Amino acid sequence: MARIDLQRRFVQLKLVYAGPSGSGKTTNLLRIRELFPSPVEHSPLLLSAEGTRTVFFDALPIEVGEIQGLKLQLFVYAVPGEEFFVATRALIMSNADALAYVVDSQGDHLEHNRDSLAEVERVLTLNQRSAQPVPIVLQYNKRDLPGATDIALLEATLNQKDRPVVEAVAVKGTGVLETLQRLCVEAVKQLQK
Ligand SMILES: Nc1nc2c(ncn2[C@@H]2O[C@H](COP(=O)(O)OP(=O)(O)OP(=O)(O)O)[C@@H](O)[C@H]2O)c(=O)[nH]1
Ligand SMILES: [Mg+2]
Repeated sequence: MARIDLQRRFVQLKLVYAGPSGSGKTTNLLRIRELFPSPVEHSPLLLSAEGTRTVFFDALPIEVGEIQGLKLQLFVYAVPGEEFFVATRALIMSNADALAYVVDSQGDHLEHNRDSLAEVERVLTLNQRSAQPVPIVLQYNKRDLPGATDIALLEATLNQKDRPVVEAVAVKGTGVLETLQRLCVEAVKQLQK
């Protein structure tokens, strides 16, 4: 849930990266940390080493600038993607202001992407406390891989709801900032409702 403190002049958003195991969630957070090296003071910072599976979660608190005179602080989380961690994922996703679903574009991962997106949607519906659903941005990651699934097929399989889409090569930083910006825009739009 977003927190707005007018006295201390900040607004905090919780943004969560979900998606199947190995799709590039932690990689997104690593690249974001390079872009915004100043963390929110006195906040825990937990990040997996690159290429290691996330076991609990990754957390990255950052300050990214100001909106209407208020400091914008983002608490960015990545859930563990391995199937086994379903309860942990549900916990980390609770109270998210917006969620990035990181898709693995590798050719043989389509079904896995679809099933794990269905799980995310189920959990968000169960967690939902307000009338407004949590906005989801789809990130089609690993576009650099030869044999990556066609965008048209990804769209037909994963994007019936016509959600915002960002194509990415997270490992090179491509599409990472765009995804984060889109999450902020969607979260703020939802807040305004
Ligand atoms: N080729 C390619 N590899 C990528 C890309 N993004 C991430 N990877 C690699 O994919 C592997 C898994 O990335 P992670 O970021 O650890 O994946 P994750 O989604 O956090 O995985 P879990 O924590 O197990 O759920 C790593 O070796 C990354 O370097 C990309 O855009 N292209
Ligand atoms: Mg991870």
